[in-house]
Amino acid sequence: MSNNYQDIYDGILAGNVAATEAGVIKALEDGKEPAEILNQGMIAAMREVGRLFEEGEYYVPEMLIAARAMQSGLALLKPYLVDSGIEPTGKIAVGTVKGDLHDIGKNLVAMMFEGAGFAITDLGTDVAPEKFVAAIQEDGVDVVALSALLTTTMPSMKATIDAIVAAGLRDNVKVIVGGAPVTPEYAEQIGADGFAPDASGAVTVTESLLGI
Ligand code: B1M
Repeated sequence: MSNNYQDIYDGILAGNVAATEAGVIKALEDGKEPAEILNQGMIAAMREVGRLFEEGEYYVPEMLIAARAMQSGLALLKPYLVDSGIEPTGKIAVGTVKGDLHDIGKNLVAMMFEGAGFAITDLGTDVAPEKFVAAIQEDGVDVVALSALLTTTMPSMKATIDAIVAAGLRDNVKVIVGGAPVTPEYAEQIGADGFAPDASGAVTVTESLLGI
């Protein structure tokens, strides 16, 4: 397949950190838009990695090294995606739910929130419901943002919302959910306040929920 960011695309598919970084640096030097580099080069490559995994051409190790190359490229893009310089407008706890180790989408969501001027508590991956509850109690977050990439871990989103309800904290926070298998219908079914299909949508939905 041909791609405008072929060197970045190929670098990620090959799990080649140096080639991916060189491609991102060159694209930035050429004045390309960071969002375009991200979407057309990097996210497109990860989509292809997923397809190759489904076809049985890639296995978990190939997915892992592709993810490592993706993360190295993302680290270079981060300063361009997060340069708001605005005072924090709210506090958000972000995490990938229990049982789920995928963190690239969650990291992107966190970056976009930072870029929009929110203070972020990044709880990482495989985050148990109690940890989200603790972030509300201890950090006073306004929003809990849950990511899941596996159909098998989507129920952990419901378990997290249930734990927030059980702790008597549901009225203190907004909960938004997202990740490839998550749908608006599922978000509604589990009692989330919002759903977004991508990282920039997560910011839009959150700002609207907070009346910003
Ligand atoms: Co896995 N994996 N993986 N994986 N992996 C997927 C998700 C899969 C779709 C691949 C496939 O079969 N095509 C499939 C899931 C199938 C399903 O459940 N429907 C899968 C599987 C099966 C697995 C394992 C079970 C494989 C195994 O062990 N046999 C295993 C599970 C491990 C676990 O979590 N317990 C596994 C492991 C891994 C690696 C660890 C090797 C690695 C992750 C490394 C890492 O994250 N550091 C990995 C990878 C890399 C992938 C793919 C190839 C790429 C994911 C990615 O980073 N995409 C993925 C295939 C694919 O996505 N096409 C796949 C790029 C990223 C930018 O997109 O995360 O979707 P994404 O984020 C998007 C949106 O979803 C959204 O915004 C982002 C874009 O702006 N978004 C939100 C995400 N969170 C949001 C939250 C929001 C709002 C929007 O609000 C809060």
